[in-house]
Amino acid sequence: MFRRLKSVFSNFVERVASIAFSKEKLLGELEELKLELLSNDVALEVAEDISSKLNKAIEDNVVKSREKLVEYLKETILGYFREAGSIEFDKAVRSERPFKIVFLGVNGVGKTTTIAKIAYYLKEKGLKPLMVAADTFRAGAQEQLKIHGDRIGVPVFTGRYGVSPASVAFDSIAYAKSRGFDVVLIDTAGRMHTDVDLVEELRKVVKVVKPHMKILVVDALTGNDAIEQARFFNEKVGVDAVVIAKVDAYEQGGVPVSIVYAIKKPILFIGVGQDYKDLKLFDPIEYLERILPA
Ligand SMILES: Nc1nc2c(ncn2[C@@H]2O[C@H](COP(=O)(O)OP(=O)(O)OP(=O)(O)O)[C@@H](O)[C@H]2O)c(=O)[nH]1
Ligand SMILES: [Mg+2]
Repeated sequence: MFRRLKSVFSNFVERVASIAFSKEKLLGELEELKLELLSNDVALEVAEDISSKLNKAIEDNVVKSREKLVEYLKETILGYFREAGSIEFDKAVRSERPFKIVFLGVNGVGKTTTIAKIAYYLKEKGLKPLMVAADTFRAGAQEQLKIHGDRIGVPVFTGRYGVSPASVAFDSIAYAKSRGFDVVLIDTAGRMHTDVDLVEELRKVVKVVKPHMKILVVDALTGNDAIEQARFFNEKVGVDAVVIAKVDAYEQGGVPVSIVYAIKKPILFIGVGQDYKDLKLFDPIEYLERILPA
């Protein structure tokens, strides 16, 4: 994972070292770096910010060695993650009972699988999660969640097809309260019938559920689309944290830093496979180790 970004940064560092940090030749190298970052899913604003900060640091003689350059890149990128803050998920889900989470994301990104993985994660930690199928539009959506529920031994709350997602979500909260569930995980639709507005439906769900957390799921393999989706959902519905699915097959590497830079919200987990255990807490330091040369 993230292999290509690592080679972009490694090559850049070697090139700058080989021109001996010459300020005259630097601009050309920074232009080259920007283009390579862009072609590996790093958003334009991020590539420009990195490049202009590097330019200044080298101009000001702050960065004069290979080690300092790597260190400077690390601090710069880590700064974006710091700005987005962090959430201790294990602690957060224990702060209210039931802790209500609404999942957002377009169809096919891995939303339902991610919900099942998180339910499994919570169950392993001794909590009692309930999964809710609030996608009442797409045929098969309810059954899909039930299949996951059966496999991991987690109950699933379903509604009839065609009823409003908000009413299913609302009923599920009362159900969870009366049965003593610790965490409610609400799956929503990623696409509506043409006559229904997705954003309106999601806003209604949020309005009746009053979730403690709204988690956006994106698919790393969609690159810039994932970043656009993050902007869209954050603006239209609001996003508190992000899960990036399908990272196991993702080589470019720019999606995590670009999303965090774009919406200033933390990444909670990454999906690293199709099994229920293939979910990892996201750690910015580990990400940096994967994308920067040693
Ligand atoms: N390799 C890999 N595959 C994943 C991951 N997460 C999900 N998938 C696969 O992606 C496909 C779609 O996953 P779903 O969970 O059904 O996606 P969804 O967003 O709920 O899709 P719809 O409900 O159809 O809109 C499935 O084949 C999953 O197994 C992951 O982290 N890694
Ligand atoms: Mg689904």
